[in-house]
Amino acid sequence: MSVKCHTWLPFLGQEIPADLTAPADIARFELEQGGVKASLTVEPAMGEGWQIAKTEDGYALRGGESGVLYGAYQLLMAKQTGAEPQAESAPRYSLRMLNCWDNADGSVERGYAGRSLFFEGGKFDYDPARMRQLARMLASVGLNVLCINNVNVRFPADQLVNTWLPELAELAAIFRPFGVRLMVSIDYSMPMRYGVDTADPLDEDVAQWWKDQAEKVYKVVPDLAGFLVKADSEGRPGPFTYGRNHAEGANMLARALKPHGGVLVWRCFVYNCQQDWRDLTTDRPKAAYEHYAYLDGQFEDNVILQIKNGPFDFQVREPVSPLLYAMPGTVKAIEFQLAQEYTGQQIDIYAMPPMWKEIFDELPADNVQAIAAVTNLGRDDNFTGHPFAAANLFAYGCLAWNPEIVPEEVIRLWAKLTYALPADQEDALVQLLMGSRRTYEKYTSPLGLGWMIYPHHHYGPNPGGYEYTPWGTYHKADRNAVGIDRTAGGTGYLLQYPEELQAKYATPENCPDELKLFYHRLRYDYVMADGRTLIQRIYDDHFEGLAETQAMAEVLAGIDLPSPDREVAAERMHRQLHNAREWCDIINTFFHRLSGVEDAQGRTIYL
Ligand code: GCV
Repeated sequence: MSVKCHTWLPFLGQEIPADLTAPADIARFELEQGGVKASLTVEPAMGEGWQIAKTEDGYALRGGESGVLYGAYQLLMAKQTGAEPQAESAPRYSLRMLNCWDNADGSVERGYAGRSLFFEGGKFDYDPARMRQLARMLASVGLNVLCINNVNVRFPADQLVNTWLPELAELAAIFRPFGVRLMVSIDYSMPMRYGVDTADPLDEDVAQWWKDQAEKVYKVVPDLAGFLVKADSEGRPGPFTYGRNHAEGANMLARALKPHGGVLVWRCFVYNCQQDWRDLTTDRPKAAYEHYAYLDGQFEDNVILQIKNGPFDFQVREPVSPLLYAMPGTVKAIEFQLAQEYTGQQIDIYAMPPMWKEIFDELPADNVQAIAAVTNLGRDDNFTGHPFAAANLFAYGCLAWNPEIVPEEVIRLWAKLTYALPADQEDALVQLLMGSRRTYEKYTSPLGLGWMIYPHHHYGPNPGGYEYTPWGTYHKADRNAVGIDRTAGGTGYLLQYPEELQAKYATPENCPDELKLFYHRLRYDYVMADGRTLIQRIYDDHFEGLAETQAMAEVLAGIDLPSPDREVAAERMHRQLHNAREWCDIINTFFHRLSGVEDAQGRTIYL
């Protein structure tokens, strides 16, 4: 078989027989073909956890039903890397979710790896063998919930919980043996297409309609993880239409799911996307906290509020969302985005683990009870478009299992499993990935500003692209200053945080450089801690970001990746170089034209 795709499971070529239907059977199959001798004991009470002990001629693996499968993959990865397996482990979060933004027509919203893995032409359309490969990859890093359709639910995807149930059941049966349960996004207004004249959550007919529908769903897919909902957000229907709050809206659905053990994952990405840019009283990052914090304690216990990691929308640098520090009486999930919508679109290299570490360094892991990420998957041979984007999927699984992972260790493990490179080349690849996020940050929008991108497709520099739009994402650069004052004296956003965090960001002097322009409006001649002016720092970062990308290209050329990853990575690096140059020159020119300040080092800025 020709190698279409290198994954972190080096034995991918050998398909898992379709008749294996229990995680323990898969575990045995995988261990046998991976050449690992191990006895297996399933102890259901151990849940997803596992223990590994060395025996005379191999290993004894004990674990819960899917625990044994997770343990088996640990043994296989340890063998592959020549390491000793860990003795025991259990996941920090019981729901480790992936959200696909796949549409029924086969397109993927913010997808950069080809078309949908599940749908085409308005119906299910998938390769069962490929599904098993995917399930295997997810199980190998402990991911256990897969939401298969876009949160923007458009007909006919709403039929997933109706006429498409038999097909949904078939797909669920493929993933089930791997410990992966399916989830579906639903359309809040769906009852209105079935004879109910409202979607008001307090209307009895609406509640009854959803109860009946949930019955039908769970009859066919008894282990469906639940529903995912985007309501009152970017034009989606929701309870606001009826003057109801989001606790009222979510609870109605949650009650329909409860008898079946399902969860209702309710996204908190709610803000005014029709903002008047002249309106200085509205500050988009404040929106989620304003909509939800006061509702703490009012949600059913099977509601999970899913909150994006930052208050905007997956920018290269954002503070941790203040809502993640609030609502102690509510179950919360943090949402990341593996799809590189704003972070290079799987053309530019952008390894996320260092960013996640910064987030969890500031956010106690216990502040959330579940974790979700928008996938970077698609129908491309290698699943993720850029072969290195797979490192983010791999690392996300590891993070969801244990938020205390060490970024470099996880990236190295992925590199080791995926490519058996000589030690110096492996080091080079790991360092390249480790620095990639910081480099991307330097050549794109400066110091926490974000959003200087082309509207709609979100790739490439357009410093004025979002000014004067209704989206609430402004930098307000003028000839003297740039940024927005979000402190107590400004929009007041900072007041949504616990006091110790308020203190950390309150003054430009205390505020870390990377977020200075998110929290403060600063003059170009503001002097940073290292003595450079703000404008000089902007110029320097951009020239450095471009130079670092050029250095990355050279390093990449020296790594003997196997084909086709070598060719794909090289072609994408070519595009990344172009992108980095565009960003560097356009952003520097933009600020030079406004400020009239020369670069202290006399480098070329195009006027
Ligand atoms: C699925 C951003 C993206 C949208 C996405 C939305 C969301 O606005 O640009 O494509 O819609 O986030 O997270 O719901």
